[in-house]
Amino acid sequence: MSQRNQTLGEFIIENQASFKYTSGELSRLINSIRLAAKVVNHEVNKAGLVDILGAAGDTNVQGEDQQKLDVYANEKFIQTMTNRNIVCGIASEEEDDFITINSQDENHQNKYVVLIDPLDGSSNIDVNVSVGTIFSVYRRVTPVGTPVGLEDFLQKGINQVAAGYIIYGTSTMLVYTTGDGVNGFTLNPAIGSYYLSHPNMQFPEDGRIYSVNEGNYIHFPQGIKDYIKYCQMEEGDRPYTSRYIGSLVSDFHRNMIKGGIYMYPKSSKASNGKLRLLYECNPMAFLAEQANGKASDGFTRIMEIEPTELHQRVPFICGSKNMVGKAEEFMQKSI
Ligand code: P6P
Repeated sequence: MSQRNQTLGEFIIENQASFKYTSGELSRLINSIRLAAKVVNHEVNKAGLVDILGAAGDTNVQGEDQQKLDVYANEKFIQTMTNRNIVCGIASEEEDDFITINSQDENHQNKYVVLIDPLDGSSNIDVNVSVGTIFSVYRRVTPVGTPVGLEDFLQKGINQVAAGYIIYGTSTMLVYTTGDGVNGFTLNPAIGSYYLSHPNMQFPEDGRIYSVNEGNYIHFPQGIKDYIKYCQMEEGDRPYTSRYIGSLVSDFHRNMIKGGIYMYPKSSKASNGKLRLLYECNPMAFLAEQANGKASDGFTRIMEIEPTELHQRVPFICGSKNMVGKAEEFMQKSI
């Protein structure tokens, strides 16, 4: 089928056969995420009316309880995947522990687990800055027919079967991979369909944008300080441009299109950095590598890190492969 104006549904059907585990379940899972994203998008776009609708925790003009949007997003994604009877378990930034999904799956026959950050960067909503949802999908490793266990979630990123994000920005996009490249779909809110707008997304090998919260500069490891100074030097194509939105999905998305590097390093204030390995770093690393980019903690490939706990944090450097490689050089020189 011509790629022009191809909808997400048509794309999934056309590419389902190329997925080695093809049984339609992963397609149904992506479809459930697609639906939840539309519902969350509608609510996020209303956020600007908070004075009319009431802030989180209040009741709105209709007397309805106004939920915090990240709580709302969490509930919508869990509800949609539960109703579609596709996954056996879900781990979420909004939930202390993983959730066993039963619904119609009393016999625990479903094969997939999902890890999700339902609304990353939600503090930006009040100032009308783009936010995102990040998801990661694995096949369970415990026997089908038994309840899901922690080991189903504590898998290395290299075991992911799918990962993606939704960016609620000037337009709403679903960007995902099933291990065969990265494709971006833009929502047409008028009809509620996503269209293939960014086929085969690729990080340029080099870029001129670096994204880091320089307010933490004095707390960074020496290697990161040295790399930031390198980015600021007058030489060759430098100085680079500093762009930091404070929303991982937005910084990542811009850098993937234009070329760039995103860094959330460890610091004297945060010994492992801030970002979570399982539902932020691993899915973004999978996307980055599928888009010819790179992701590490400065020393180790993100997707090779052995998880030890559900909400563990890791230092995160991700983007154009030559920029990440240069940052790693500075990190490794400084130890
Ligand atoms: P800081 C949002 O809270 C987030 O997890 C990422 O989306 C974002 O890049 C980062 O934290 C911003 O953190 O400490 O720079 O405000």
